Amino acid sequence: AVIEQALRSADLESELKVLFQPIVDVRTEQAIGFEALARWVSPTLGPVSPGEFIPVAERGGFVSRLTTILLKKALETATAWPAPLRLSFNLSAQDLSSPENLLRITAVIGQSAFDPRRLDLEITETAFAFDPAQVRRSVLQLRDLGCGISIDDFGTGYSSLSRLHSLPLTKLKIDRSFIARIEQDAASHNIVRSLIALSRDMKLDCVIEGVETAGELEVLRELGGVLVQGYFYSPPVEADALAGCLSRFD
Ligand code: G
Ligand code: G
Ligand code: MN
Ligand code: NA
Repeated sequence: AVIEQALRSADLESELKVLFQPIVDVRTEQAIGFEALARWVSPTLGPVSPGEFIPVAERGGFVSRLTTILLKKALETATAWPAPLRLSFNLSAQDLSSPENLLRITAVIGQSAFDPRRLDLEITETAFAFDPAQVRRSVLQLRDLGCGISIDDFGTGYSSLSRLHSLPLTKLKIDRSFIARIEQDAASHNIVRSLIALSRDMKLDCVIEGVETAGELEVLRELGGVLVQGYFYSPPVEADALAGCLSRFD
């Protein structure tokens, strides 16, 4: 309740900002793009993590306001990046389950100079829980603009493979909980191997999230993982630190 009140009275334009975490191709050790990750420093509460404030805004029914501000900021930063670097941006279920909310998003994309074909929108399997038909229409509309669609936290949700197969997806992002256990736990190892194979069979790119150690990276290379995101390469960084982050992989 404290968070909701602070969020509702916040000057979101100035209090919200976006950090960026590289997604790295392990074959070239080059960043292929960055995921935008929201940060909020409230004047009264201090820093509040998106894991806390995004669900509050969702429950309050106003997450679309945050999405619009964050997407605008992320696109503004990404417009300065050299092609073909991509931007990944997280959407909430509510952004997709209402035509009005989706319209705000497509308007922000349309007003930006960033090529929508270099934009990947991340959605989770739970986005389909509420109104799958509407979410499906939203996904198709975003694909028509040229955007990619990634399934985030893949492997932790409830969506059926037949539904996933029937959507024009472009990427699966394998949830970091599997990677955290990949060296100790045979089941996690097998799941990651299967999900990499599934992505290949479905002709989807596959991003492996939450890679923190050289040991994990080595296992993932053996399994044929190509795109990796995690603290091993870089935590999320400020927009103005990106130049350094890019040159690290050159
Ligand atoms: O960066 P961090 O690990 O604290 O993010 C926590 C959670 O918040 C993750 O699930 C992430 O997807 C989500 N998140 C981060 N930024 C955004 C955003 O801009 N929009 C939405 N909807 N979720 C975000
Ligand atoms: O749910 P989503 O995948 O969008 O959230 C990504 C979250 O994971 C962000 O909050 C980001 O800060 C966090 N993250 C990124 N890399 C790592 C990592 O290597 N380890 C852990 N534990 N978290 C990470
Ligand atoms: Mn994500
Ligand atoms: Na994820």
